[in-house]
Amino acid sequence: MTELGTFKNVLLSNDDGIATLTINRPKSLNALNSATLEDIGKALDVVKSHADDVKILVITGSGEKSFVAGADISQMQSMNSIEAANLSKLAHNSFEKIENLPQFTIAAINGYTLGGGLELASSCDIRVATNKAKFGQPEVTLGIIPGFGGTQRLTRLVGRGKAKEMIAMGTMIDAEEAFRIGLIEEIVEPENLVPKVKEIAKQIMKNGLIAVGMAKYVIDRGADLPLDVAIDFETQLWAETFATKDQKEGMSAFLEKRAANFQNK
Ligand code: CO8
Repeated sequence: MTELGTFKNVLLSNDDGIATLTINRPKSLNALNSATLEDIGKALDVVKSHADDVKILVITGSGEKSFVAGADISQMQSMNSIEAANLSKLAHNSFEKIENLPQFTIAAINGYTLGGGLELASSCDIRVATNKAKFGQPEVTLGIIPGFGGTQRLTRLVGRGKAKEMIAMGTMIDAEEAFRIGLIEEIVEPENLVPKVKEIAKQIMKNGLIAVGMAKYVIDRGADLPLDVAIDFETQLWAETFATKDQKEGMSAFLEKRAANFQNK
């Protein structure tokens, strides 16, 4: 295990190609204040710059109770509209960095995932949660709307009706319901969270990671384009994979009946 950087509210380590970014404010249930959002942004820059030795990024929360219980209400309470816009932009900046990372990202969800926490998890490529986790967009209970992408990313994950229901009710759903509506991809006992995330990460790492990164990119970018334009975009990236050594290796390995040894080149 190697530490990749030191930040006030975020831990960042790398274990054999699997980096873990831990939001570390357990006394506030890992609530996101400006300093934490800035730390997340800096930590993501480090992850991007370590693309040679970091293959997968796991994002999680410190402690057993919470992934992230939302934006920090004590900071937001006295903010004016300009300060609110700035906080929202800070979060957008970090969450867009997550989506644009070349590495595949997994949210390892260990508890309350509320407001900005659900918006953070929704920015990851997939979500693995314990059966104790609880999810919600409770912003309207505070007199505001989701401001870190929740009206858009949650809608793209679960559909308009379910997103509107969750946002308008402001109540929490449990992990079973989150799984049923497609908000999380896996549900596990708490003791199996880390093993399950590692199992998924290791399976992905066996594959051509340039191809994994391209697939993630075209899925995300293509989702907002008309189908014919998105299909053209897929064709372009598909063709580009034939310029990689990984394509030669993957197909040779298949024909030679051996495991592929991808170099990510
Ligand atoms: N912000 C600040 N502090 C928090 C937050 C938060 N979001 N959540 C919990 N805490 C703090 C509590 O104040 C408490 O601190 P202290 O010990 O000093 O009193 C500590 O964490 C432990 O919390 P509780 O005692 O409340 O623990 P419980 O087990 O009783 O309850 C809950 C856990 C249900 C998670 C409860 O803490 C809760 O409801 N938290 C708030 C959840 C919430 O409303 N989140 C959404 C916030 S809004 C948001 O995220 C909007 C994002 C977009 C904003 C855009 C702005 C520009």
